[in-house]
Amino acid sequence: TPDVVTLGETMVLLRAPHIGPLRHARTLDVATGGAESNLAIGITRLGGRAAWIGRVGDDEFGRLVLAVLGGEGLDTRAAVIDPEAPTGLMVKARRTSAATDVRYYRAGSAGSRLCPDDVDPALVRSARILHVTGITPALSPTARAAVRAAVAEANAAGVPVSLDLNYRRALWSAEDAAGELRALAGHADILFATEDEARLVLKAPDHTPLVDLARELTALGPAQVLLKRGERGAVAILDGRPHEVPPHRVHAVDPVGAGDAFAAGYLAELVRGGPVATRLATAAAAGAFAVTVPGDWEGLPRRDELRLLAQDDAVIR
Ligand code: KDG
Repeated sequence: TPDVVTLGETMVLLRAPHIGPLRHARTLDVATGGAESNLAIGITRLGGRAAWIGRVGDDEFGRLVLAVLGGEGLDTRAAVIDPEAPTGLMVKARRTSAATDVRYYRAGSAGSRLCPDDVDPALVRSARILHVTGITPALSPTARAAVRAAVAEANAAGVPVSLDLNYRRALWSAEDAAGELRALAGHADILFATEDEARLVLKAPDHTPLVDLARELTALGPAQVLLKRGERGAVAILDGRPHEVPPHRVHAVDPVGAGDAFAAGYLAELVRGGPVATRLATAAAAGAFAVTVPGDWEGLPRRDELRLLAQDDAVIR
């Protein structure tokens, strides 16, 4: 039985290897990315079992996505190969060393055609946790219905629901997102959000203190709320108690995927019955690992690598 079942779109990621305008890139690296599968890989690297539900096109990119996810140990048996649409693409460029630009080429993609029939109720019921993000409902009406169906199935079966708000402004308006994400949060047990996403969903003013934002999110339903603050760490309210999560000092080369890593670290420990301190420590460590490596998920740590962050020696022999 899987520890975590998740559903969403995984795309092929074309990445400029050097800094500069994309039109001057003579080659692009070929990789993959998708918030939900990033999280699922994080779970398997930390020793858990994860199953991924999604669609890819009947094309080489789709075969690449399934090969990568399978190679990382995900259960992809529920994945659908859709002959009617291509695998979605994402293009990542760095205009300056600090500014990452991500463009989607995913409208009408196979992944966006996810629908409620793709969600095997028995698979959802068998999970220890169902994890969903705010990206999938933004892809299409059927994808939105698939997320709602999975969450309803989990709620009915008593499977805890984890939700990462993951607002992507390129996919939908703030207003549409706020309504849908707020409704989903009401059905979630564990909620991950950035400060901006919390303000979006709560329609809270800019100056609202962090702990108040977290508390207001718990009032929507989830007993575990984690506010991710990037290099400033995180703040959490867990069963009514506030926690401050200090950041790790690392050399960040690619911030994309840090949030998925943080959530993976937290959930991987939760399914092992880990105490709050362990869950938060692994979450922060996994987030730090993710940003030290280019790519959305490649830097995710194995369990035996977690101690590397505490190591002062630069060379390990
Ligand atoms: O969280 C990282 C994801 O955003 C990235 O891997 C791609 O799923 C993705 C998206 O839709 O942006």
